[in-house]
Amino acid sequence: DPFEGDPKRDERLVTLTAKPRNAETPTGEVAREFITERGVFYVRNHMWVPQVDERTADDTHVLTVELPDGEERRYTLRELKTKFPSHRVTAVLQCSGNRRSDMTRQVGHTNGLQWGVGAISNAEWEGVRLADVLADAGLKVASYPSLTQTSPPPSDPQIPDPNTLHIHFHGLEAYSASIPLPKALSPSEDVLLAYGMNGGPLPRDHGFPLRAIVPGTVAARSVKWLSKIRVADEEATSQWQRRDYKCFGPNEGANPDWERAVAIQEMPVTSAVTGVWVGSDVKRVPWMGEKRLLATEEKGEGKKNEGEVALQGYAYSGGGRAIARVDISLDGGNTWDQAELVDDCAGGKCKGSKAWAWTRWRYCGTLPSPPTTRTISSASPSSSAPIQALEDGAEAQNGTEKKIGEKDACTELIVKATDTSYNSQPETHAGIYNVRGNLATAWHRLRVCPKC
Ligand code: MTE
Ligand code: MO
Repeated sequence: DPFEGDPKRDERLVTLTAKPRNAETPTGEVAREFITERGVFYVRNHMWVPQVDERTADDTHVLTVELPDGEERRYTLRELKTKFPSHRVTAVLQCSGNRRSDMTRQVGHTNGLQWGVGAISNAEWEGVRLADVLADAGLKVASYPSLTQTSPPPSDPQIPDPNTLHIHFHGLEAYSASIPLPKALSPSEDVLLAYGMNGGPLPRDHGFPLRAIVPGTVAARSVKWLSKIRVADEEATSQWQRRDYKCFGPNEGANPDWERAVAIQEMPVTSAVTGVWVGSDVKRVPWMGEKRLLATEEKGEGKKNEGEVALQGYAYSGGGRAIARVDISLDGGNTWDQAELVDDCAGGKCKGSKAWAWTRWRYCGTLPSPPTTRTISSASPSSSAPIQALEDGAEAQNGTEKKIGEKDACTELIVKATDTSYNSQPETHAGIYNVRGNLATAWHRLRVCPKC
């Protein structure tokens, strides 16, 4: 059993497959805190977790760097930690399959793990800059003309143009993937070889003792258990670069043109609801104390408050693009309002050159009438099931709720985000459907129905 040596896992994670380990953050825990606790950070492993002795890793774990001419340079983990300045970067990792189950529900069959909204987490990573290591290893590439130069530097055929090169990352098990070299070389892209997470060492599931962190890019490129880096003139040839992480036209069906499609790198904008409180549950919202009094409280005792709703969630865009706005509709898109963006990066909370972290948001409002004055099923952040239950307007996973007969009594909550490049999310998954179910970024819709 190759999985025999896998680490013990936090029981709060929602397991999709045990061997290899694939588990998402429980819905109520996703974005509850700005920095995801180590134990509930989602886990996506294609194979087993390689075993590296924690006591000796500094001297026994070796990173090999191979240059375009085949020259190799080797660094022990200790050399990496002592020879290069350490940097901290606050960055989201998001699987390309995050919210895939949403696309499947809306459109139809997709291949892949049926993730909910929790294949995304945010951490503070510590490590050395990949660019520093590449320079030390002797990588030479043509530099861009500087502002004071009037013409490009004379071209030297021995010195390659970085735009034609790729960095391959190889993990100890066999996984590999690549990114374009300019991403790796630019200091403002914050690409790290990371040995730390949230102030401690990397947990085994997240790549101990060394992993790549490629902020703003699909997490499939942040290769764990990193043992080798190669500079090459083409993308990695692994299935994880050439196949799985691509998207297609909605018509392309089960046998799309893999060669023509480009590999996913920077992530598009997305958002999701991770907590819903309705009616009397609203007073249990953890952050409600900081908020203005809700209308019902202002009206005093005895007034009906079943229509009050409080929501929370996350919004995130790749490429270092920040979130400009989060729009909420409580009536299926007829009317809209803006959520409050939680000021996550205040007080030096975010490390790094760009917006690599997510933006949490909150919203308080009143559900439209007629949706009813009866009690409404609501998601509490202490359990993981209710968001799915709300999406279906059907049975909760614990089976305590009944299917709703009267559809009219239900209302549809929608969240959609816009990033600072004014990219926003597609209205439905129909137009972005692909057989792999990648990049399921449509407006997040939840059906909220009265309890029977
Ligand atoms: N690196 C290795 N070596 N093996 C893997 O299976 N999975 C990739 C990436 N790096 C993977 C890997 C994928 S698809 C994702 S989404 C992220 O790791 C998940 O990182 P996490 O488990 O730390 O959340
Ligand atoms: Mo992934």
